[in-house]
Amino acid sequence: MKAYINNIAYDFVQGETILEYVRRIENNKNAIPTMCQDDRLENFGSCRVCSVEVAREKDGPTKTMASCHTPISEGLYIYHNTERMQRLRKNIVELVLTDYPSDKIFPSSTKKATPFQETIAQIGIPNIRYPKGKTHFDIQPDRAHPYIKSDLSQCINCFRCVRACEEIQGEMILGMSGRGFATNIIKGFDETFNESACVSCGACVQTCPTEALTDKFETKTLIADKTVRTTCTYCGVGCQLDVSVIDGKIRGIQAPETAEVNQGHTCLKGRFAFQFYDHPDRLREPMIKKKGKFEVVTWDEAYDFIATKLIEIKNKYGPDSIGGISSSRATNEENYLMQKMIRVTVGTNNIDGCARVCHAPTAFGMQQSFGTGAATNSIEDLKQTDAIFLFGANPVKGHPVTGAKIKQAFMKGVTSIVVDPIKTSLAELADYHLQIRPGTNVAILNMIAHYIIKENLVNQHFIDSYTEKYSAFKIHVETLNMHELETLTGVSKKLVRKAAIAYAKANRAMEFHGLGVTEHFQGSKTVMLLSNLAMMTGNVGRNGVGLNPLRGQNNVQGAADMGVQPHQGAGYMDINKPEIQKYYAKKYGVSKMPEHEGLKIPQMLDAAIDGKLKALYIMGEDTIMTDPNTNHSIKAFEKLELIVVQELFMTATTEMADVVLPASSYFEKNGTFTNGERRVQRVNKVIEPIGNTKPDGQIIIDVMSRLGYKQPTGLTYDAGKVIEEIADVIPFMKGLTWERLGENGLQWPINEDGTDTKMLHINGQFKKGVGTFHHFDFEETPEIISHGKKYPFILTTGRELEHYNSGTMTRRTDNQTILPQDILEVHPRDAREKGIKDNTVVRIFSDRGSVQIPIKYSKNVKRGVLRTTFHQPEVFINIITGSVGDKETMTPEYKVVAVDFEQIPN
Ligand SMILES: Nc1nc2c(c(=O)[nH]1)N[C@H]1C(S)=C(S)[C@@H](COP(=O)(O)OP(=O)(O)OC[C@H]3O[C@@H](n4cnc5c(=O)[nH]c(N)nc54)[C@H](O)[C@@H]3O)O[C@H]1N2
Ligand SMILES: Nc1nc2c(c(=O)[nH]1)N[C@H]1C(S)=C(S)[C@@H](COP(=O)(O)OP(=O)(O)OC[C@H]3O[C@@H](n4cnc5c(=O)[nH]c(N)nc54)[C@H](O)[C@@H]3O)O[C@H]1N2
Ligand code: SF4
Ligand code: FES
Ligand SMILES: [Mo]
Repeated sequence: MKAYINNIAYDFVQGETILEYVRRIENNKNAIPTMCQDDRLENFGSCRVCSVEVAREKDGPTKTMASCHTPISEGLYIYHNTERMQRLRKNIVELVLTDYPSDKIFPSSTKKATPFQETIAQIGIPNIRYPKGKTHFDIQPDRAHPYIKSDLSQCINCFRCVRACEEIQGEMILGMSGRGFATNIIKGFDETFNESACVSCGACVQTCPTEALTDKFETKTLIADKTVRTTCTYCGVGCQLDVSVIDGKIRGIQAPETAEVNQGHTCLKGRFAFQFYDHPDRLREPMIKKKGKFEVVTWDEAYDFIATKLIEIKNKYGPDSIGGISSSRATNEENYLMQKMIRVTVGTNNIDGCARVCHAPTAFGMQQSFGTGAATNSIEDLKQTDAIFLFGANPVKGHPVTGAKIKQAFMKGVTSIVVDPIKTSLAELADYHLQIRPGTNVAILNMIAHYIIKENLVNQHFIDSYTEKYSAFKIHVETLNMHELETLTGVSKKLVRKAAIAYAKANRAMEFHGLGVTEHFQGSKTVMLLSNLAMMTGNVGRNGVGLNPLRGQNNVQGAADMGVQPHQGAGYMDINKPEIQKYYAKKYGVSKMPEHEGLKIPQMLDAAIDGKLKALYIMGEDTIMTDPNTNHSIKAFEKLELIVVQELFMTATTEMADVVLPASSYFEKNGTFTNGERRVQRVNKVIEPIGNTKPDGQIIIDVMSRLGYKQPTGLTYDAGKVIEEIADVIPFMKGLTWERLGENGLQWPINEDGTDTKMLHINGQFKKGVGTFHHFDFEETPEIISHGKKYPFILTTGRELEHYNSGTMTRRTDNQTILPQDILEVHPRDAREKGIKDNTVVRIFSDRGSVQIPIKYSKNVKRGVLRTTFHQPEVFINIITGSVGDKETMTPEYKVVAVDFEQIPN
């Protein structure tokens, strides 16, 4: 397939536009000037700046075409830089400039040129012959939003922002109003950014080629000393960020368009919520609590204190009296070292992490069904799927960049099914929303399976060839009474049947799930039933299918991979087995490893209350704030003889500590995070550690060495060297090296030659040999059985877009201005029956305690259900959540809490 550029033949790729073809051949992004074009947006072809001359034969008669939206075809002759085209482009720019401030044609000396200024420079400054049109100049700049500003006097009507808002984020906040010269961008119903429903993702700012849309940090035109690519610290999407630094300070963040994960997009946390890093509240010095008050000490004093106390406790009560909680916010290398410290230098398997309160049931359940506890497919598969089954996850808030892609798919018409007790924005858009009573997941999945079998929509070939124990499952769901389950779930049988048929009939169906699955009494069982659904319909091992847990934290996948679990070491090997203990002992250069399984976090807290656990070493978790039943956690902490916490900030947890060690944030260290699609990505150091902080990795190596173990890769923490050790210990990381990770990381298993893995269980080749069906009955949670009568409302807790978990970081950014509080959503009739007005503060209480919280009337919740978030210590919602957990993994049931609420008496 050949076409010609200036009469020279070159191969083209099917589907390329003329612009892409010329750029590729000339290896020059600026080979043809553009204005309204953005690689990430559908081609629009409105400005014609990219016009080229095109002929059917050599030097034949030419036509003028917009290269950005004309496909290249066989035998086409392209002349892209002719005098005629140069004149045409100049004329276009001249017209645009009649309505553009003359002092913005050139960049000011302190700023980088905008893309439009670059285009002007490339084309040449025209003579402006036309009188000034009716301009945008009289539209007032909008500066009310904490992050995003508009000054429409610089708008050139390229529509890029409007298209980015729709095509990338799927929000459709931005639009055009008016005609001709009076055309201008509007937000929402002609509101300010602040008043509109804008989600502050910044996609419009990033694509806008002028300074009509900018961010508070003026990121687009910053002349930075350096720009460092790194991985976002917040959620498990793992967006790549370009961080600009001037004078050792972070000044702004853009999203690299070459990033495979996020293609130039982010949410407001990744792009804007970085101001926490040098906030005055950052911990800068080690501290020891003396007579009830924290005093600043040197690192040596802190280390000596910790080592002396740990050794004393170990000698007196044995190694199992000490426990460690590691951090999914920290890097793989640091998590690896943390579990090693607890196992090797303390000598216990009492090591756990936030997966316990999060996706432990996913790991456990998927291991039972498939043999691997990680996402089967990659997010890019969204482009190839015919149906999306979103079960107990709200990615628009929790995984916004993936959420935006799912929303795009919904809008483009893939079959969409949402199972969620809340009418989330995706539920509202979906073809089928099964709005179940919280906690009835097993019941609804049994109903779905029942109808798939009844309608004969199973993939018998897949079941027979690759799975086991199907018939027991089949008999079980066939005999279930749909009428009973309908009453129990609160969702009509008819609707469930339709949704089941839609899922099973899709050629390729992708399942996504979140905490609405795992944070329940029957969490692990629900995961196994979701696995059944994929297996019975043959939706495993191809592109565009699979079971894809939306893993929470930036590095929760990695923390588990590194062995932050009491029953499995680095690489998920069973530490109960003598041969595995030998394996680790050899790798770690010690004579012996601890021999029995350790305690999970809830067991550690119970053991503390029982006087069996004496010391807790916590790296980056706000356990007091985020674990359920706060009073219970406090009681446990009060019994401990030693609490060490490595943190960025003072938290409810550090307040109870004996030693607080100031850790460097992700901007201040090297390492890797593993995202929810098993992708190990680099975290590159952007700035020097703030104050007297140290990277967690360094702190752990220092403490290990005080405890008598010399880290073989050196006493100075070097992430690259720890990676070498990890690659040596974990079989599925064999080919991992810092260099090989490159800009877009590698998805494990990583083979010795450095090749990686986008998809697991290809063609039914399950990791564990065959896929296994399990079957379960719905069981009411003890929370409802014990407390449901006295506390008739069900509270479910989750997250909002603007804040991240305990909120320690996001509350110290302007996100707090956008969303200053936790709010309780209540069905208006439930509130009115109690005589409670909208927007008032109520008391909400359970068997564990009570807190005060402002309410909002909302029809997104059904009657009898309440919803809120856990981001603000002012509310401290976990005071009322309970201790019931998933039967298999003990993950707390944050999603079903028996409560009642009342007006606050005057
Ligand atoms: N903005 C933001 N993003 C985050 C976080 C954050 O705090 N803020 N935290 C990160 C972390 S740690 C995690 S784990 C992820 C979590 O991300 P998600 O898993 O999406 O988390 P949630 O919003 O807690 O819960 C998901 C959905 O489950 C629904 N649900 C509740 N009960 C049930 C039920 O019984 N059945 C079903 N089917 N659904 C139910 C809820 O209504 C909610 O819509 O987000 C990560 N990303
Ligand atoms: N009610 C209710 N409670 C919940 C949930 C819910 O849905 N409802 N969800 C649960 C879930 S899924 C999770 S994962 C947990 C999360 O609970 P946590 O893990 O406690 O929450 P985070 O706020 O993510 O962060 C922990 C701490 O890490 C610190 N940190 C950040 N980066 C670093 C670093 O590099 N080094 C060190 N040393 N510290 C660092 C932060 O300052 C923060 O205080 O909350 C759980 N709690
Ligand atoms: S979607 Fe997740 S990873 Fe991406 S910028 Fe937002 S918080 Fe960071
Ligand atoms: S860049 Fe091609 S028409 Fe605008
Ligand atoms: Mo989580």
